[in-house]
Amino acid sequence: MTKIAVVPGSFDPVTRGHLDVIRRAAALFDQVHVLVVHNPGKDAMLPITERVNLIQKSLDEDPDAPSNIIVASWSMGLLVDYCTEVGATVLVKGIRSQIDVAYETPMVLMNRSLAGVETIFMLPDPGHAHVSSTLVRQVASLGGDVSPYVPPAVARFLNAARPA
Ligand code: COD
Repeated sequence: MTKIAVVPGSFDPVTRGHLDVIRRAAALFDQVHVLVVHNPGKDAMLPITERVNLIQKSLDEDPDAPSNIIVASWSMGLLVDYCTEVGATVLVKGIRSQIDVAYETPMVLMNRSLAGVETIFMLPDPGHAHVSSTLVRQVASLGGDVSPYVPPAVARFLNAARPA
């Protein structure tokens, strides 16, 4: 049976930390769907279509990117409804701290209760543990260099958007 996992997130924008988790998930499952979802608790910087484009471009530009990754977005309801639609049985979340564990735990239990979808937590590469989209947006907006934290396609996009 094909084992399908979903790596959901806001990805606003995708970072090297996200890509590290995505790559490691792709080594464990037959197919991985990277799913851009609106998080109502966060003020978005980029439209969802742009976030999808930047993830796809980042994977396309990486010669070592796994070939079993699908990039999509979902705005039709529950995350587990997407899982049911594509036959995914597992969600993969990156965990950087106890704060992430506290935030994710109720969702893990709810997603299992709603649809029997399990969640696995992956610890980040220590080099990426301090990276978040929120801080990347902040560094970029204050004119800092974000290239150590994001893939080249995102760094180019953010540089181009910077006021002259
Ligand atoms: N290293 C490793 N992992 C990381 C890093 C990093 N540097 N940065 C972020 N991550 C992880 C996060 O912990 C998270 O697991 C994932 O990557 C995505 O992070 P973000 O910040 O892009 O996305 P979030 O946290 O805003 O996304 C939240 C979701 C949209 C995934 C969440 O709200 C969700 O699961 N919603 C489900 C909606 C739903 O169906 N609700 C009802 C039942 S619970």
